[in-house]
Amino acid sequence: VASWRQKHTCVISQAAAIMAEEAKKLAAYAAVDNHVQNNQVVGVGSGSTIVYAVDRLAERVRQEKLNVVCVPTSFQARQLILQHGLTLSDLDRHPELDVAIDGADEVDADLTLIKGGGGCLTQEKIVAGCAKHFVVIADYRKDSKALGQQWKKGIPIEVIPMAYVPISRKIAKSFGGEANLRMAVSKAGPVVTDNGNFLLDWKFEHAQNWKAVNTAIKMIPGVVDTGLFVGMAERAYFGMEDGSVRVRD
Ligand code: ABF
Repeated sequence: VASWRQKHTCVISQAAAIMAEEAKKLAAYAAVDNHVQNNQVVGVGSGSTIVYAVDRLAERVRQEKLNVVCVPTSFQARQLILQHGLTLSDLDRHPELDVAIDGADEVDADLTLIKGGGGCLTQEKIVAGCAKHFVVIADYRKDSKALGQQWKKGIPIEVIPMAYVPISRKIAKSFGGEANLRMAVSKAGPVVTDNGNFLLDWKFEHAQNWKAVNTAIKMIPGVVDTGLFVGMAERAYFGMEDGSVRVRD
């Protein structure tokens, strides 16, 4: 009985994983099709959902002969742009973007986001902040009414390495919960961001005024940025389990 149950649990979780991948793809394709046009500068986010968006973007560039320039939000995004033969640029050459498309770890009813589960939050926030339109792509598991309902790993905060202990203590003291240093999967050392910094994951205890908390945390010396994106996203596309796409403005 135990092995039967194990086998079937495994099959069910494989089916759920396939469904989530399909949902990511639906959201990514909808965003690229609705928001990217000829002669645009496009910000390319990071994570696993953005891979589908870059696939679609490359397909459209090829088929429609679009002239599109891409600004990456991470080393991963840069590699994706290059591997797909897209035109790579940066904020020096293109400080103003037409649109930025990116994934998220959680999206609440007000389009407040938790980002940085993949570790690239600071560059993602910079690029999104330079875009006229910032669009989020996600599968149904990221859709929530209030932050913390779906994403249980805490709010990522990028910090200067020598300051991680005092920052962690200050966050816990001022806002409750605990902010833990993110360790590499091997446990051999901390995760180091593309910018050479460390990450704290702040497990908060209750809902807060996210705009005020974001501002207050950013004021702590040594904090580079937070994974709280408040008032930045203009629209979110969620790929759903039934094959539809849910849009939130
Ligand atoms: C990045 O990738 C993030 O800031 C977020 O943490 C994550 C989303 O990844 P995925 O698309 O793999 O869920 O954009």
